[in-house]
Amino acid sequence: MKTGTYSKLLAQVVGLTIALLVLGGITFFRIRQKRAELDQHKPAHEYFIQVDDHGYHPEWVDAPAGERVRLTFTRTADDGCGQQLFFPSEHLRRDLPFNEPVSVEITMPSSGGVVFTCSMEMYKGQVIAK
Ligand SMILES: [Cu+2]
Repeated sequence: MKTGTYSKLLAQVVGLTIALLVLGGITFFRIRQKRAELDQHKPAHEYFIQVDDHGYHPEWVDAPAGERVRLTFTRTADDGCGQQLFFPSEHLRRDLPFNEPVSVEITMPSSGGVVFTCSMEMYKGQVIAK
């Protein structure tokens, strides 16, 4: 009677462990698949821009004409006017939380540049099609 209860409990523990392992494996596989999908859609060109109380660093970025590019902004100063990011030609606005990278994707024109500013246009930067 005692042995029976024990082996029943053991079977339950083993069963639960296997179930958890399988579930963990599926979750791991799904996350990997999702990541691969995201990477597929990610533009080949990414540029990193820092925003502090003086403006954008770098202020000018060269990017390949006609291509989809990603700009990742990180605001590293709490002073100043970098809390909002604005791409007038793209009608695109983003909040830039402190120390949190925010990515924006745009398609570069065949020539010229795409301007980005803070909400009051005190800070200005530009991506230039090359
Ligand atoms: Cu401003």
